[in-house]
Amino acid sequence: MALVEVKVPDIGDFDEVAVIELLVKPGDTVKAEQSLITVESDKASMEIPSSTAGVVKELRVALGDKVKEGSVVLVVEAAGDAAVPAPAAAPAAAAPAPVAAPAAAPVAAAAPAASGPVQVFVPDIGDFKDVAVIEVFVKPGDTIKVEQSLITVESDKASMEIPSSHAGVLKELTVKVGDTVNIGDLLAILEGAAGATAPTLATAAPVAAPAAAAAVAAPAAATVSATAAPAHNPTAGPLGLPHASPSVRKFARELGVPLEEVQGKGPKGRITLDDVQGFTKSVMAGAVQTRAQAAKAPASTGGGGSELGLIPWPKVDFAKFGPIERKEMGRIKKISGANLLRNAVMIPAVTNHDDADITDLEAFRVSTNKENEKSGVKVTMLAFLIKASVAALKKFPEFNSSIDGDTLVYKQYWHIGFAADTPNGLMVPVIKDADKKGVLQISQEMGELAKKARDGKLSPAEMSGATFTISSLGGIGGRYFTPIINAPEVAILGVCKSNMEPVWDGKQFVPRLMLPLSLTWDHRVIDGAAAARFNAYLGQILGDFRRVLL
Ligand code: CAO
Repeated sequence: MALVEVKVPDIGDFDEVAVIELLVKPGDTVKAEQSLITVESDKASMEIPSSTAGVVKELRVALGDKVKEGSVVLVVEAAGDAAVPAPAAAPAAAAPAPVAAPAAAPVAAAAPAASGPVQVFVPDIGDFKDVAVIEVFVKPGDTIKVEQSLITVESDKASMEIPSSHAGVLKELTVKVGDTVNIGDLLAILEGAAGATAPTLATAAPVAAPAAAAAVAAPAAATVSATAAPAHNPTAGPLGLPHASPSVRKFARELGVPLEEVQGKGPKGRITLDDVQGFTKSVMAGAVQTRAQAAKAPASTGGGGSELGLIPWPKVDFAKFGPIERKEMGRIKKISGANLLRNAVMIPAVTNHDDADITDLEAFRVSTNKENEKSGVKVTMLAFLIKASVAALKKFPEFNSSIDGDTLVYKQYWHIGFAADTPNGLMVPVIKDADKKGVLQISQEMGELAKKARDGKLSPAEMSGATFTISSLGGIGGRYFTPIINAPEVAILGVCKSNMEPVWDGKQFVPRLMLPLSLTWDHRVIDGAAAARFNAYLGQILGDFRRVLL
């Protein structure tokens, strides 16, 4: 079996283009025409196909390398007689020249002023036929500059932007997304193009320009403009459009993935096939919502739900079964309801339950309150829990983080929110910089904030910035519960009422005051083992508060 070097074929008038994607690796079996790498200039991206079928023995290019016509891409052990050793033998159709052939353009470098409407046509787009319009950048009424991109077209090998040959106001765009176009097709009609200057046509290829196109051109030849698209910013794409290769765009379209919402992890933020797959998995798992889904999300559990693929909310005529009274839900309940629903649906949350021995801490708390009776500040277990949580958050920093796209933001401050039950509904005031405050100060602030919450006087600033939240039902009762994470935080501690319990000390059962803890955590950020360690550490601190000092 022969070893064949697969080379970059004719890629139009591009001198050197960067390799931005490797689509195969050594050991892969490739078919003739299969895309091997994606290259990109400032004007277009294109996939380089294999000239032969076989097994990839060696890759001769790496990401970021610059290649040009004739550069060896890889070595293939050709399958049987199918080997075609010369890259020049790559079929014309496979030559991914998305732009003008390098032939010099004998067309006007500048157009005389146009008086009436000017038609803009699809210029020479190389070998491509019936390319699909995948993006439209302009709309009637827009003022268009010469060389401004009007649309993006895409074949299965390349995508390219089609620029305007004239300046003027767009009267009519004759194509739409999904249409297929060819060289010479009418693209747009501009008005008020008087004085418009045609772009310099240094690389225009009039060879393929159909006579019709030239004939309707006003002024003559101006329609066959530079086929080179205007500079394409590879990090963001024009007009902030996503930056991805044609095959990735096609793949995303097939899946219905909104590319502009996918974060590219490839070079210069390029969206790769893996990124599209990862996004799809996250949406399927409910970890991420597309903007369209978010816009349709029901505001409460009584809302739709069909957007999530759920059966409709049951409609019951309650009055059929007995007397009823209807009361509109309060503003805070509506707001917190929508937030709770989003957090419950979007976060893959898990809850770990544990108990902490607070016998000694409770004795200390009671004596502290006796000593401080005159101060008017009462210390409850929650203040100790806030302080203990800060210590645990410092030891396990991911619990004090937030997800931002594919990045984890580790916060270097420790602001602790606490759920407060108010006549209007649930509110979460925040103790700022709890790490810098003592238990007495925390108790005092908590009292003030809880009162403000109950009086409906909390300011937005007093409810924002939390890095972790504690929800204590200790003053009420219960054993364990599963609190909902307060996004964008990644964990929340639920606390219930402490109970005297018989605890085995190795020799006998002794009465100990046990505090039930329920830690809910975001499984995208935190693992079960880390959560168990967090709870165990919290238990150690609550068991012997001197550990906070360590
Ligand atoms: N175990 C046993 N007793 C506890 C306790 C615990 N874990 N936590 C508090 N207590 C006791 C207190 O010591 C106090 O006892 P005394 O009256 O004898 O002194 C009593 O319960 C009442 O405490 P508190 O509730 O006034 O104070 P707190 O600091 O524990 O809580 C606040 C303050 C604002 C968080 C609380 O009033 C509150 O609103 N809790 C509800 C939070 C909530 O709704 N969470 C659910 C959110 S999800 O829907």
